[in-house]
Formats: sequence, structure tokens, C-alpha cells
Amino acid sequence: MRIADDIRTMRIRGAGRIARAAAKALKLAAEKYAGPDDVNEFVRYMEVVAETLLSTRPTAVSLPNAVSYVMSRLRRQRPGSVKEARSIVVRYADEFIGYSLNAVRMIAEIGARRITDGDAVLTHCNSSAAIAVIVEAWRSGKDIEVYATETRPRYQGLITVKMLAEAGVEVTLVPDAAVRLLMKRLDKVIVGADTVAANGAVVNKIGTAQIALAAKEANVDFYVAAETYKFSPATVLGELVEIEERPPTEVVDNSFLEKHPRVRVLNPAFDVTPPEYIDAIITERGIIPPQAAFLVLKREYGQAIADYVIKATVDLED
Ligand code: RUB
Repeated sequence: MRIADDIRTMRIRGAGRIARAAAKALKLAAEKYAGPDDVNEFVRYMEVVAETLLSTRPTAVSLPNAVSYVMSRLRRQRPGSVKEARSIVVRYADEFIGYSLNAVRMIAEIGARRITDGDAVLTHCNSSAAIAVIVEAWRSGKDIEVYATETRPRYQGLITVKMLAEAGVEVTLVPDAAVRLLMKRLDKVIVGADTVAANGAVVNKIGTAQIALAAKEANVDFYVAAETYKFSPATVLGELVEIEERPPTEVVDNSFLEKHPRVRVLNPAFDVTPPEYIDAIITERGIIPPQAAFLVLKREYGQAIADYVIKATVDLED
């Protein structure tokens, strides 16, 4: 499946885009289904597609949340025919994509209000949600100074500076290692999220936690822009978020590794910023302190959380 491959190899990347691509992949798979005219067969086929998508990257919860947005409705609505089942998948995949795009627009509006004229703002990696906030603040006439980190080893920061420059925002690229020195000049940091845990901890691109630490030390506000489908229902039950490890060749090339066989390379793609380092999380439903993450989860995923609790209880009894 091409979209699954594109997610795995990071041609499609960023938690929001990954989620929308997964919904689109489910829709395309449903449209392409050419198996027997049997609704159970169709559901089984869709389950395989869903599993393939889920196996691509482990960290961003937006991916399982998008898949389950569509698949839980397919299961729950008990369609009587393949035609009906297919139209359920198409409808809810489209609905998720529409919701997601609108959520980013709302985050931009809500978050931009937090940015003050004259602010110096830093972002890390390449987050559509964080960029949307910065662009909206700029468009609304606030004179802001914007910095973006390179984001080793994949250099997503280069995508960020291009996007900001194309939107007309003046932006300065800095090496990741310059963050603490730069912090003295900053008023705000704004980053995206791959996963927000029930305790308000935020999983985002490697390096985020270090930036948050430096921001805390310098008394600089640290904001996270995250749609509610980046909140993880499984963490309510204490499930840990898996941190993806990427290949060493993203850090150094193969010839270096061959020449120095005793050198090992560790390449974790994400880290965890504790809630005490986060001033607020900007969602499409409003701005919350990280400590209120559980309330968002309860409101958005009450049913899914109840399902997890039931499953966990059954597993314990087994
Ligand atoms: C991307 C990353 C982004 C979040 C949020 O990591 O960490 O900050 O996914 O992005 P990668 P968005 O490049 O490894 O996918 O706001 O666009 O969802």
C-alpha cells in the first residue's frame, strides 16, 4: 500500500498529515475493494488495511486515533451490505480529514491571540499546527521575530523555514545546539505534538524536551499546539508511548559506520516533555493547562477509554 509506505519512509510525515493520510488510505482501500460481496469479508479486508497503517510508525497517536475514528464506526454501525459498509468508511474518512483541517485553522486563530506584538518566537521541527499559529499572528499584523531549529538529523526545520518564508514571515534558522544561547532573546516557544498523554506530558520531535528545559530556566513561555486527536486514550490506563528509533544512517552515512565498526549510533525520533515544563496546550477546543489533558480525553474519548478499561479487565481475568 503506497500511503503506508510513504508514512513508513517519512515521505508523509508530521502527526496531523499522517492522520489525514491514514484516513485517506482507508477510504481509497474501501473504494478499491474487489472481493466477494460479503460484508464480513469487507470488514476483514479493512481490518488488514488498518493494521498495515498502524504498523508504519509507532509514536504519533494521531494515527491510531484516525484509524479508529473510521473503523470503530464501521464496526459499530453493523452495515447490511458491502455498499453500505463502503459508504460508511468513505463518509467517516472524509469527516475526519475535514475535522482535522478545520482544527488546525482553529488552533491558528486561538493560538495567535497568545502571541503579542514584538514577541520573539522559536519553533522546533516541522509542525503544521505550530506554523499555523505563527503565520496567523504574523498575518494579523503582529510584528514578530521568528526562529526555527534545524532539527537534526532529518532537518525538518528546513521545511519549516521554507513554509514560513513562503507565507511571508521573516524567519531565522538556527542549529539545534544554539537554543540555550538564543533563549535569552525569546519570549515564547511553540511546538507541535505527536502524542499528549493523560498526565499532560507531550511527546514531540527529539530535542523538544531540551528546549522546554531551557525555556523553563529562562522563564520563557512554552506552548504546544495540538489537535485533540493527538491526545492518547490508552495513556489513561498508564500505557506508555513507544518512542520510535530510526536507523543510524539518518545520523551518519553507511561508509562512516563501515569504517568505524566499534561506533554505535542511537537515533530516537521523539522525546517526552513533562507537564511542569509546559505553560499551555492550544487545542481546537481552547487553551488548556497540560494538567487538564485528562478532561480533554474524557470528553473526546470517553467511549474508547471505557473500551480500554473493559479490555484491560478481561485481560486481567484471563
Ligand atoms: C514531526 C513532529 C511534529 C509533530 C506535530 O515528526 O514531531 O512536531 O508531528 O506536527 P516527524 P503537526 O517529522 O518525525 O514525523 O502539527 O504537523 O501534526
